[in-house]
Amino acid sequence: KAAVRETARPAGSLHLRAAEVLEGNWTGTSTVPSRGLYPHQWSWDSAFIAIGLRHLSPLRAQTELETLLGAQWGDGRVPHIVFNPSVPLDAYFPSPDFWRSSTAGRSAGAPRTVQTSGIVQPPVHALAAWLVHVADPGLSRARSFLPRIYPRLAAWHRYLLHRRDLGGGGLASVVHPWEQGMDNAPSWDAPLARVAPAPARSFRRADLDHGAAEDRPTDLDYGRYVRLAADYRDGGYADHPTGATGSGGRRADGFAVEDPAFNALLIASEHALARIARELGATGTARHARAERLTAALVDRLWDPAEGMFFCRDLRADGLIPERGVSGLVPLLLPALPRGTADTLVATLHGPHFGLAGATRLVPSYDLAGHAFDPHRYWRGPAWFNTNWLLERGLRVHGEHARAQGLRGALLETADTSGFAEYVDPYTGEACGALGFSWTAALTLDLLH
Ligand code: 9WN
Repeated sequence: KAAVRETARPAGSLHLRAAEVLEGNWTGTSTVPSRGLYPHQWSWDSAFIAIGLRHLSPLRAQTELETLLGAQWGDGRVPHIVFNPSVPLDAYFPSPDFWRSSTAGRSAGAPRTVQTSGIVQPPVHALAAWLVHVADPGLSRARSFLPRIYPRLAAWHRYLLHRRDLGGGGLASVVHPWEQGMDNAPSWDAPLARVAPAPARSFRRADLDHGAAEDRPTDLDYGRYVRLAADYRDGGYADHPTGATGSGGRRADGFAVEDPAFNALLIASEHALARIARELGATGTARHARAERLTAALVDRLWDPAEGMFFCRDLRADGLIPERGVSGLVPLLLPALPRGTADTLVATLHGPHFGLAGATRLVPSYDLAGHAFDPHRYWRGPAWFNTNWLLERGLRVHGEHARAQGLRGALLETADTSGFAEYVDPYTGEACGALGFSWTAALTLDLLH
């Protein structure tokens, strides 16, 4: 094993440089995605970070997840940001005084002592918790890591599968583009167009102090993000699942979308939760069965056979959103995907719209031939390391080892030459956004092991 690791580490040790990035971004209890642009704890970032950290320090990886889950709300939601009280308010927008979690979120059970946002992010956490456990089962058992976090993870999934089943078809919905994690993906353009933007003078973007404006979402996007988040907050962060008393899921206003990546991650995490339950003495059978039922619901509601990929469903307009985003490939991760569906996804990944192993080095976030494609603008074209890591894993799940190996090599090389960039031009690998980005470093470490 040691010899294998040596050959996987090129001169100058990519491993060491990735470890240094994570060391520099560690605060003592969690890891910031990036010191300048994102100076707090983010939910899905922490899950990806823990997956890499487990190779450096299983204790830090466990702590990363424990800190995040320590900020969980009473209704089960895991907030997308946990704010660091020692960071100045104007360092990131929207700051705690915008979300007002401990007051506006009181009836949803927001914690009193820690400030958080009120929206969520993709549920990668149970998957991360399981991978962290298997990296050092002895330490995990000695610290009762799984017994302590299992109830929290179970409550998190319960929240998503019940309070967020806005469409009534069994899948979880997102109520804000920030929840899905691919903020300005073209898939959101149509549902966002119905949202009246908040006036530009009513807020100040802190992201432009650190990132180039042409690599970031536009001011108009931000106006809409702010309006949606403020409306959710002013409604006490209450959710309105179909069948609940009140207005129900099919209101004409607002934003409610079933996203393939968000749901695929929930399903992959449900499989992981089954393994955790088993480790804790239960059978896990019911959870595996639920994950399989959810896989079937995903195919039923979001798969488009003619296009050979998954699409987002806009619940307000009641239809699939015809934009090809990387989110529609992420379900490749799922072991219970029908064989033909998996084969079609692999073909789409390597076809003209995503160009893997042909036109592009890494899988772009959006259709190379799409009308909104821009190789530098955030989630409208650049390649991201977390989505590529998920696809590398998905290829292996479906036995595509040679293709997975090719993608792994491209990821390691691009992470290295880009200085662990937040995202890169999918054709050239040119760095965009922040450098020394935590999940890029963490997933590099994971691929090296
Ligand atoms: C809003 C932290 C986060 C990631 C998201 C990415 C970006 C935030 C922002 O940064 O979103 O949550 O301010 O742009 O889109 O995926 O979790 O790295």
